[in-house]
Amino acid sequence: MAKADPTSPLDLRYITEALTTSYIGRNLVYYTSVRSTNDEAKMLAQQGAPEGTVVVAEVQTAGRGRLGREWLSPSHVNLLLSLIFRPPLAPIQAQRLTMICSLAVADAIHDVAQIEAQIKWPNDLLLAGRKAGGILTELGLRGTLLDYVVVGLGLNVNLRKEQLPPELRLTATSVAEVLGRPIRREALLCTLLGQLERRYERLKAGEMPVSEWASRLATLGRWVRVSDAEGAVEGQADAVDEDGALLLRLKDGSQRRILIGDVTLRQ
Ligand code: BT5
Repeated sequence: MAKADPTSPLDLRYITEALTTSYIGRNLVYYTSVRSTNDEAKMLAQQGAPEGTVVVAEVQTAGRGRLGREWLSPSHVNLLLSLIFRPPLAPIQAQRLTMICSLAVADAIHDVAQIEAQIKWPNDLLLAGRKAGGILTELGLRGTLLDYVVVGLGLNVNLRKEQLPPELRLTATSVAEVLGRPIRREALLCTLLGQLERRYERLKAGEMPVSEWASRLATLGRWVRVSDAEGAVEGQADAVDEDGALLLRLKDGSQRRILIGDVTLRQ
């Protein structure tokens, strides 16, 4: 197998040959540069692209996080991709796709680099306590029904911290930084898509991912501060429910259910 070269473009032939999936990633749309793979995937989904379509790019000129934030990544070192699903779920259940994607990323990092990843509620992937990836899930509705779900993943693979702006260097990391050497992005991508297809099949067969997802959450049992557009609230992260909402125990003993927010872990 060729060695990992942290600057070369993704080898699409390698990916086609190494993929073990039957539909996820079989329609692979590759860009050297694109505004946002999520925007592209949403457009393709609206035009009828099949389930399992994957949009992947070497660099994004307008990569997005949640709530209008930016996702930053230099070109050719990381994985930037968006997947199209058409799941038989209600819109409120779409967080289950985020859960199986987070779990599949953790599986793949373990298989390829033997590193244990953790998840920070609701969508961060942590390696050694620092953010190595994030997921942005967006829905398309047809009336009140779910038409498609686009799950966007940004994963720092061969990134060196100096390639990020100074304010992110303390909180971010990459697979290569934790492992001590670069890895082949193609191998990680193919393993990830394989793990994801298995998990998606199980989800469609009725298996709930929430307890396994909860067991990987760095957040549970901790005293946390959760902020959203309306302000911040502190409490003990007690549990998550089936929709992925965080159940927070406040100081006065009451419980608050939080569907969207940002968590800061307290010591
Ligand atoms: C996320 O948002 O973590 C979801 C990121 C999803 C990015 C993917 S890339 C492919 C697809 N196409 C897109 O346009 N988006 C998706 P959020 O929880 O809002 O976190 C964003 C915050 O993470 C930023 O405000 C920064 O503080 C930090 N950040 C940005 N780039 C980072 C990086 N490369 N590594 C670690 N942290 C980063």
